[in-house]
This record gives sequence, structure tokens and C-alpha cells, in this order.
Amino acid sequence: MAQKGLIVICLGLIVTAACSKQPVNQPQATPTPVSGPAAAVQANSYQGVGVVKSLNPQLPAIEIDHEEVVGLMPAMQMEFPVTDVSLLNGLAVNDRIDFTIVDQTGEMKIIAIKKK
Ligand SMILES: [Cu+2]
Repeated sequence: MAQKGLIVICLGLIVTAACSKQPVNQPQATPTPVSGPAAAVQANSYQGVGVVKSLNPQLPAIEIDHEEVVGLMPAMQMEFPVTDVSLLNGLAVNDRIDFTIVDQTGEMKIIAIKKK
């Protein structure tokens, strides 16, 4: 009975040793998914036109009643985060503006504002 037990243990060690070799080959079988999508992550920028509805320097953000932003969204009133509070300098409610939105993996931010 004791010998039978030893044989089982030995077989178990052999199987374990054989299995432990597999993970070495696995990374080669699976393509590295990191390089593809990472290379595709690019900031898309869009030009918009609208009217300032409110300014929120604390966030900082700006609420704009904007016309259609081609390739991004239809006309609507909404708040956009801005990359820097200084973009709000010199702006007032009801000002007509041109603005540039950057859409980085679903996160939209205004990077430039020009008063008309
Ligand atoms: Cu919108």
C-alpha cells in the first residue's frame, strides 16, 4: 500500500512538471493586445459654434448652447469641462464663441475658445 502511494506521488510530480512547461509557450500563442489598441488611442478634435450659457471657473467648465458638432453630436445645450480655467477669461454669458473639443477615449474637453 505504501509503494502504491509513492507511485501516485511520482506520477503526480511528472504531470506537474509537464504542465509547468505550458505557460512558457502560452504567451507566444496569444497575440499581445496592448500594442494595437494603445496605438489607436488618439485625441480627435472637433470644431464647434455656440452661445455661452454659464461659466464655472471652479470645475473649470463652460455651459454652451451649441450648434451641431459635425462628427460628434447634434445641437444641444450642455456643459463641457475645459482644460484650463484661463480659457474662460474675457467670456460672458450670451457671448457667441468658436470652440475646439478634444474627445480622448470618450472624455470630452474644450481645449480652445475664441469669442466671435
Ligand atoms: Cu453637446
